[in-house]
Order: sequence, then C-alpha cells, then structure tokens
Amino acid sequence: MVLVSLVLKHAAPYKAWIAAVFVLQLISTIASLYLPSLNAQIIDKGVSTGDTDFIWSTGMTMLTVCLVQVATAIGAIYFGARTAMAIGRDMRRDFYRKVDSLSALELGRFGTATLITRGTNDVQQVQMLVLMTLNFMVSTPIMCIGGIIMALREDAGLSWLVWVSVPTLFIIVGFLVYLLMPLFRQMQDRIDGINSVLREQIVGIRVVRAFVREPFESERYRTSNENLTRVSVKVGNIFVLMFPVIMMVLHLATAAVLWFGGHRVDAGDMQIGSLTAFLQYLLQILMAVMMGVFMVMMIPRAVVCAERIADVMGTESSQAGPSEPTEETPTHGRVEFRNVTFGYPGAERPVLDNISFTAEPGTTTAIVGSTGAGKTSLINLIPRLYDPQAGEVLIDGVPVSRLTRDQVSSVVGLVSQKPYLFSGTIASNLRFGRASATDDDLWQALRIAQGEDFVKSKEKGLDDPIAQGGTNVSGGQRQRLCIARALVATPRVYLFDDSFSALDVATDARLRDALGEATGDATVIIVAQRISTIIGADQIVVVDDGVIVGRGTHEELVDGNETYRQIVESQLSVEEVA
Ligand code: TTP
Ligand code: MG
Repeated sequence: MVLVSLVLKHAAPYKAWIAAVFVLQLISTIASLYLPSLNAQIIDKGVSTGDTDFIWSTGMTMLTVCLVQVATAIGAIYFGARTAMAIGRDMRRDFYRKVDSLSALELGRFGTATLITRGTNDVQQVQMLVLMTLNFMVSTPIMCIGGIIMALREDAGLSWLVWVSVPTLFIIVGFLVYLLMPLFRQMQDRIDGINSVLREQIVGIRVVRAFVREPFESERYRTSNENLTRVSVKVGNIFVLMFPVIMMVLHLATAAVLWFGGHRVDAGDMQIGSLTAFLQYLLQILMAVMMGVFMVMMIPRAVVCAERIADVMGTESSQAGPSEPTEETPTHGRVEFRNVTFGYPGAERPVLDNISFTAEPGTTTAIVGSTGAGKTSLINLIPRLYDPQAGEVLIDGVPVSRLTRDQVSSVVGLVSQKPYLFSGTIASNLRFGRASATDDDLWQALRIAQGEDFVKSKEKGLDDPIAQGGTNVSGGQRQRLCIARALVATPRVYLFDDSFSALDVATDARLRDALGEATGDATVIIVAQRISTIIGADQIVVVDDGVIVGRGTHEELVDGNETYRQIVESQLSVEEVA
C-alpha cells in the first residue's frame, strides 16, 4: 500500500523513538487495565469487611499504578508527537527536493496549485495519521483484548454484553466511515481547486481590476468555495451523527450492565466490586474500539493524500541527465543546434522544425522573428529547460543532456523574457549568479547593465529590499537587475530573451556597448524585436513559424531575405519619424 510504504520509508530513521513510544504505551495500557480490578478488590475485600488496612495498602498500590500510568502516557505522547512531526518534516523536505528536480514539463503537468497543496496539506494529513497511529496502535488492541480478558475474569456471566456491544459499535462506526471515504477524496481535490483559483486571482489581480472582471472572478471563487463547503458539510453531517450514536451505545451498555449485573448481585452470583470493575472494563473496551475506529477513519483520507504525494515522488524527471559529471565542463561556449525539432506536449505540431545553426564564442548571434515564431522556445532549449524531440543542442560539441544540471547552469546564463526576482535584497538577487561575488563585482555588473544609477538612488543601495517576483521595481529596472544577475555569474554563454525591450533606445545602446566589452570571448545570443538592437550582430538568424528562413549579417539579409526586410521596413518607418 502506498501509504504504508511512504510512512515506513520516512519512519526508518526514528526506530528508537518509535520503540520508546511502544514500550511506554504498553506500560501505560497495562496500568490502566490494572486499576479497575484493584478498585474492585477495595470494594469487595476492604469496604464490605471494614478492613481499613487493606483499603490503605491497596489504595497506595492504586496510587502508584496511577502515577506510573500518567507518567508513561505523557512520555508516550511526547515521543509520539516528536516522531510524527519529524516524519512530516522529512516528508516535506523530500517532496521539496523532488519538485526541485523535476523539469518544466512535469511541473507543468501537475500545476503549481496542486503541488503546493500536496507539499503542505497532504503531508499534514499523513502526519496526523502517523501521530494517531503512534498514540493508539499499541494501546487500542491491548486495551480491547486485555479489557475483555479482565472483564471476563471479573464475571463470566455478563460476558454476552461484551459480545453484543462491541460488534454493534464496530458496525455502526464502520458504516459511517465507509460513507466518509469517497468524501475525503473529493475534499482534497476541491482544496486543490480553490487554491488554483485563488492563486490565479491574486497573481492576476491587476488585470482583473483593469478589466473590471471582479464580479466574474468573485463568482468563480464563490463556486469553488461552495463546492468545498458542500463536501465539508456532508462530512460534518456524518460526524454529527457519529458522536450521538457512539454515546448511545455507551449509555445503553452501561444501563444493561447495571440492570443485569444488579440482578446477579441481588441473587448473590456477583460481588458489587466486580460489577463496578466490569462496567469500567466494558467502557474501556468501547472507548478503545471507538479510538480504533477513529484511527481507521483517518486512513482513507491519508491514503488519498499519500497517493497524491507518492504520485509526485514517483515522477521521474524526463531530463534526468547525469548526477555526476561525465563530461568536461565546456570552457568555450560554442553553441550548436543540430537538426533540432521541438514541440510542447499535447501540441499538434512542433514549435521548432529542424533548426540548425552555430553560435561561436566571442560573437553575437541575434534571433529575430515575429511574435509566436518560437524564439523563446529555441532559447529555452540551451539551458535545457526542455528537451528536443529530435536533434541535439550541443555546447562545445557535448550534448547538453550529457551535462549535469550544475554544469549547465554554470556555463549558460539566461535572462528570460519574463524576468523574475526573488524576495530579499538587490544584493541577494544578484548573488544568485555567484554566491561569492564581492560588492565590487555587483556594482561592476550593475554598471554594465545600466542599473548603477537607480540602485545608487535607493536608500539602502545594494541592500534595498526586493518583493517577491520583483514587483516593487519597474519593468525596466527588473530587466536590468536580471541582466546584472547573469553578468555576475560570468557564464560562457549569455542568452538574452527580449531583455532590452523595456529599455529606451538610448539606454539600450549604452547597455549593448558596455555588454560587448564585458562578455568578451563568451558566446552571446540575443532575441530582440528592435532592429537597432541587432543591427551590429555578427550573425542574425531569422525565425518564422518555427523554421529558420534566413541567416547572415544585417547587410546580407536586408537585400536577400524577404521576411527580414519586412521586419526592417515595419520598424524603419517608425524610427525615421522618431
Ligand atoms: P514562443 O517560443 O514563446 O514564441 P516567441 O518567443 O517567438 O514569441 P514572442 O516574440 O512573443 O516572445 O512561442 C512559440 C509557440 O509555442 C507559441 O505558439 C506558443 C507556444 N508555447 C507553448 O505552447 N508553451 C510554452 O510554454 C511557450 C513558451 C510557448
Ligand atoms: Mg518570446
């Protein structure tokens, strides 16, 4: 079973703690079982005969047993809780590592919302079950079986009450649990649903406001919320039923014991102390059954959660790659596309079709093409965000799939089209590229990226805070910080995916001048819309609808390539006016 193997795998390091819980539970349960019989002895041998010494001595024994019971119970719960929390923590850690290792493909297949729920709420459910199991797994069966034995020892004539009440309780609670099972799965799915809607709305809140879509979005949220509420209410209804039913069984059993036991005492077949002990044992047994069923009740939900966790844990990254370096880390950065064909999963036709070109170290390659032509897709293949279906992407003649993730990231520096910054400070973001970078290195990178002035104008300079996603700096500032971040890493291959689009023409020009010096003999690949950005490139690759339709310098293409000339013409008219 998925749940068992998941839990066992994570419980392995805590064997000693679990053993301690078991031993403590054992002692505590035996002590609990001993108490009613001592009580019966006091009544039957002490009270009825007026033997005060016996009452005192047995009373002291009871007190000792009681203290032992309390101490061991506390110890058991303490170690149980620690173990369960540790297991939960490890599970979250492993989950995080797994998610971290997955490629964009698998992450896209699961989706962010469900990954967040699985990594938090689902782990929590499993952790709860582990806690319950540790608390009741030993005590419940011992309490049940031991209770029955002790009860029968007190009075075999009333034993039929045990045989009737225990199965009754078991069947009733079992039936309710059976009703609950499917509801729990629905509940987990709907928590995913509400997370996904909420996440999208918070991320897109500005767009929602700008288009006055609040009523529509509120409705969407309301529906998800209603859906979750409806299942929760169903679950609640069953619980509402459960407690009175359990209580009814307990009270009926009590009444029956008193009624039938009373008659037996009257007839002289049973002593009064035995009657009280029998009643206490019966209640202990029923309580244990109830706890056992509660535990069992948590299993279906935890099973669902465990399956959802295991689903992610069992996913292998489609781009595993070697974990240890098997190839030399490329030192030049010569990028070569060899007959590369690539399509997104589920798409009908490939986005890139038979792409071949080479970008040499020390030169700049520009990639142009209309929007949706596949430029970003092409760039993303170089740091291996995706794998092509056919053909190969090579760096210094080594396919990127044969390099480790660390090697790839040390060789390739990508400034993506959607620049992203992490919460922290400007410095902490820039040091993403290279943790050991000095402040001077950071300033140098900012100078090249034309970001020096605005960072200097910040109150705290490099230590100025950055909000999650970089929402507290402007689009152009974010682009420049991302360019600086790539520069700090000093990779062999620089990839700029439309990274100058938010800059004005003058800043763009200054940046490219500075960049030319900074990148030196590294390979530079630039995706840009603006002709002025790419005009000086050593090589321009024109992409249209996933195929390369032209390659050469500006001068060569402007005369010989229809697609390129159209792009140039559409912009020249604008720029000439400007
Ligand atoms: P892109 O490669 O993103 O096109 P582009 O970078 O040339 O466009 P732009 O100038 O606007 O930045 O997309 C090519 C096609 O691939 C497009 O039809 C959308 C599709 N696509 C996906 O299906 N999934 C993805 O994750 C991306 C990035 C693109
Ligand atoms: Mg793009």
